[in-house]
Amino acid sequence: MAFEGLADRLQNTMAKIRGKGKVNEADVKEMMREVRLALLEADVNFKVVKDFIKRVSERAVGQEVMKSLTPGQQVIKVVKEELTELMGGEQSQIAVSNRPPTVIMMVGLQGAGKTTTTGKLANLLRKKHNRSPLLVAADIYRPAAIKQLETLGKQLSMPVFSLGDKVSPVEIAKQALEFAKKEHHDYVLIDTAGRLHIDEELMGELKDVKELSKPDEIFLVVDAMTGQDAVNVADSFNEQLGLTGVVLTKLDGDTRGGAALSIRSVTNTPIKFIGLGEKLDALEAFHPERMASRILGMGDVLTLIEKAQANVDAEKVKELEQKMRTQSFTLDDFLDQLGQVRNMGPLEDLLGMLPGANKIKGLKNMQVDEKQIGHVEAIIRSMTKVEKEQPEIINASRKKRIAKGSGTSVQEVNRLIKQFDDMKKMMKQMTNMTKGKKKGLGMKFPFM
Ligand SMILES: Nc1nc2c(ncn2[C@@H]2O[C@H](COP(=O)(O)OP(=O)(O)OP(=O)(O)O)[C@@H](O)[C@H]2O)c(=O)[nH]1
Ligand SMILES: [Mg+2]
Repeated sequence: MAFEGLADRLQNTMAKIRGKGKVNEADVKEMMREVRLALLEADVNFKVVKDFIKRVSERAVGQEVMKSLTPGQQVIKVVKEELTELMGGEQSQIAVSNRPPTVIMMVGLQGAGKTTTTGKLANLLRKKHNRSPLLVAADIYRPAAIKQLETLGKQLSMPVFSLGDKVSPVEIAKQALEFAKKEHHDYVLIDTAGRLHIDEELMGELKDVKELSKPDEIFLVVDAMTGQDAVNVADSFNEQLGLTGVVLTKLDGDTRGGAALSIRSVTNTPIKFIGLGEKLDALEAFHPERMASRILGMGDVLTLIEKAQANVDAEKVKELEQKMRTQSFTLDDFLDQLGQVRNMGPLEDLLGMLPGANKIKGLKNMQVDEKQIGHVEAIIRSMTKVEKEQPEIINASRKKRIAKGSGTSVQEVNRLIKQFDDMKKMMKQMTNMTKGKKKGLGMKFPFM
């Protein structure tokens, strides 16, 4: 998981000061020494660390903290606010041109994730913002580049504009814009070529494309794993092209986090999106406050709720609620619900968003047992329709058959039936409690 070392160290440091009734300057100094080390170890830019420590120290020994009733917690609040500020404060929005199409140019070094991110961004623009993007293949140098974008376009059922690799990127951009206007695309995403290092020729060409297409956004795509290098790259691209935003990719890997914490202060360019995987839906808007919260172990409940809302079918939830109330909830419904929770992403990631999750003993090293969930699904699938509706008829020989059919054991079948039984009892109690109230259980979340 990204930020793990930093999160661990900061959380340990914060834990020491949290409950303190009195905080003196020596406490703050000692704490700042640890925070400083944690940040440097996470590969945060040296100067950024220095400024950060200075700001937090000043505030932490100031009136607002010392005079408060809970100084320990106030210090933590200051750290969180400054971390948020460091990453850009407010979440920044993606531009919308008042003379469509809105043009976005994707730039960056080789292999940073430009082409993949172009696809992901188009997907997000359509899904979340109801837009109709055009993908433009302006990387004429890497042999398979055009094909790669076309493949993404196919997966997304989105058009890709290409003129092959014999036409200059500037000309491609020009014709793509005309095409987009004609076809009423409201966003144009230009995928450009990467280089191993920043070179004059690359910059010259990007400047020409910029000149012609007058982009509303120039996004630098950088690989978070490259740490300090990412910051240097961002600095030079910004100087030459004037970036409007950064997309930090590969945050699903175990990056130490330095780039995420340094880029904004060094380049004065906000991180707008983060890439969290290779799939086309693995792109999220970057929220500085939520990220600070996650790093400090305060959880990211907002993202969790958004994920639930995006992936859980509201109609189905209503239907389930109805079934629970009328006690007609079956193992099939249970299976359905399991599926909805899984849609939200790997359980491990979801748990990571809960406050204090990485302080819960055992959770951190526990591979959340997706396999066990798979077993539960297999067991239910091996039951007949009647068995799913009336599990009480499942006798010893049926259990044996189900265990065999699902590749599990009779114990596991027993456990599931018992759990389901307990759950029904609980539902009954809850229904009795809320009887007479119109709103029923008021359950919004799938539970497990
Ligand atoms: N794990 C992970 N992999 C990613 C992410 N974004 C991109 N990748 C992978 O990184 C590799 C390079 O991605 P591309 O999109 O081809 O990178 P590019 O910048 O277009 O590369 P060039 O066109 O060669 O300059 C691919 O294997 C992607 O699947 C991410 O957020 N997480
Ligand atoms: Mg590419």
